Parts: sequence; structure tokens; C-alpha cells
Amino acid sequence: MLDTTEVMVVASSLVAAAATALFFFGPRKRTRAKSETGGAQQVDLMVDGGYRPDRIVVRAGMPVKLNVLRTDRSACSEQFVLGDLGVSRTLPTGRVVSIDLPALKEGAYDFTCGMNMLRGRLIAES
Ligand SMILES: [Cu+2]
Repeated sequence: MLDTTEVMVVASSLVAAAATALFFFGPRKRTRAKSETGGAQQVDLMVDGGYRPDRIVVRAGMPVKLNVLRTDRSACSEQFVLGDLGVSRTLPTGRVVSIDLPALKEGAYDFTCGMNMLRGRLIAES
């Protein structure tokens, strides 16, 4: 028979394993456009060794303004590419670059750095 301490140890390691699995394989956090001003959905995107958030949900059928702030200085993140939409922009460090996107059809649009290493996804839903 297991005593109480052993049960606690087993239970807590199971919880830790579940949390680890959820972290790596669970649904990613999805962030919605924060507001709609000037006829466009406003989305803030931070670039700092990766994209935050890296899952952005917007409404299909309404233009999107991506306000991108890059805070790191790595050459990797300097280029911002939204290939499906023909967007490629250079991001200076420490200055917000606003990128206007047209109204999107429902679907997923991946964005990457110039080398295809950093990845994020814009998801248009109706
Ligand atoms: Cu890169």
C-alpha cells in the first residue's frame, strides 16, 4: 500500500507531467484584435525574439491594422513577412511600424521573419 506521502508525490508528478504536456501540445493562446477604430481592426504585435502574441484572431471582411513594435536587435527579426498577403517590411528597433492589411477572407495567414524561423499566425474568422 502507498502511504499518504507517496500518494502526494505521485499525484504532484502527474500534475506536473500534465501541465508540461498542455504547455507543449495544448491549444495556443489566441489573442483578438483589441479595437476597431478608423474602420480597421487594431492589432498590437510585439517582436522580441519571437512574436507576441503568436496567434491573432481578427474578423474576416474588415481591414486590419497591424501595429508592430520590435524591441530586440537580432538580425533575425528585422524582416517581417506575411507571404500570403505579399507583405514584407523592415522593422526598425524601438519604433512602431503600422502595416495596413485589406479585409481578409476566412482563413489562416502565417507570418514569419525573413528566414522563416520566427512564426506566428493571423486567423480571420467571421
Ligand atoms: Cu529569422
